[in-house]
Amino acid sequence: LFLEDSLRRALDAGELSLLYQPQINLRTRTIVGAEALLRWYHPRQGFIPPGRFIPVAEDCGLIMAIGEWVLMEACRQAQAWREAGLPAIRMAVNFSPIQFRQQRVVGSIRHALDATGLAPELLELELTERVVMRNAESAAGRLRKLKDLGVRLAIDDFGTGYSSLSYLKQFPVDNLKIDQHFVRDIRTDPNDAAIASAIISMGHSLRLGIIAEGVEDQDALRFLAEQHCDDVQGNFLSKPVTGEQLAGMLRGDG
Ligand code: G
Ligand code: G
Ligand code: MN
Ligand code: NA
Repeated sequence: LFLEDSLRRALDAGELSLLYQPQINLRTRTIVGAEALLRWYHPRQGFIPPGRFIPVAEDCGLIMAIGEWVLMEACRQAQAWREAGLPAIRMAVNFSPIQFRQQRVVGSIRHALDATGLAPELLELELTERVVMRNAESAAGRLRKLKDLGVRLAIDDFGTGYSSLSYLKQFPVDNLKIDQHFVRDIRTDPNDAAIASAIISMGHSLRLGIIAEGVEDQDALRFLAEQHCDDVQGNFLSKPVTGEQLAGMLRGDG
């Protein structure tokens, strides 16, 4: 109850913020996207990780208001980079299963795009495999509605859930994100390496882009480049940074 009450207040008090983790294309070695990651700095408790408060927000329904704030703030930042004359990069936003299930989700995305002026193709929604595969029939219709807005769709944490390749083929998805658990030990665990390269070649044959997350060292980076992974994200390349810091990186002085 402490968390629920303070979270309700945190949203109004401006204690929530977003950091942005760059996504780098392996062929051009340039930043092609950024994932918005929610941060909560409580005035007395200090940093409270999203893994702790997002489940609470999902249970008490606050995730809707928080999700709308995240969406608006991420779109505002992405458009601010555009207006500063920086290269167009996609903005990836994590989407809770609770948000995905709400009828009003399509309207709130359209609203965020209209209010900020961000081009829809620069917004990428990250949905977990579990959300999409559970109720695959109704999910397909919902994904189609989101896709019709012109936004991009990515499957997050790919490989950890229950995936059906035949459904994947029917979904209007643009990118698959290889879960960081397979990437972390990619150079020492032959099974992880096999899974990652299988996801890359399967994804490519379905004409999907592949993003590997959790890249923590040079060896993982080299392996992913050899396997023709499209984009990489992880602390070896850059930790999540502020909007201003990312602007500096896009200008080439970061
Ligand atoms: O940033 P960090 O690794 O601590 O994130 C932990 C978890 O919180 C990840 O699963 C991430 O997807 C999730 N997360 C981060 N930001 C958001 C957000 O804005 N909305 C939702 N729903 N989840 C988020
Ligand atoms: O579930 P999701 O994929 O959205 O979670 C992304 C989370 O992974 C973010 O909280 C981010 O802070 C974290 N992350 C990003 N890069 C790395 C990395 O290289 N190593 C580890 N361990 N975590 C990372
Ligand atoms: Mn994510
Ligand atoms: Na992930």
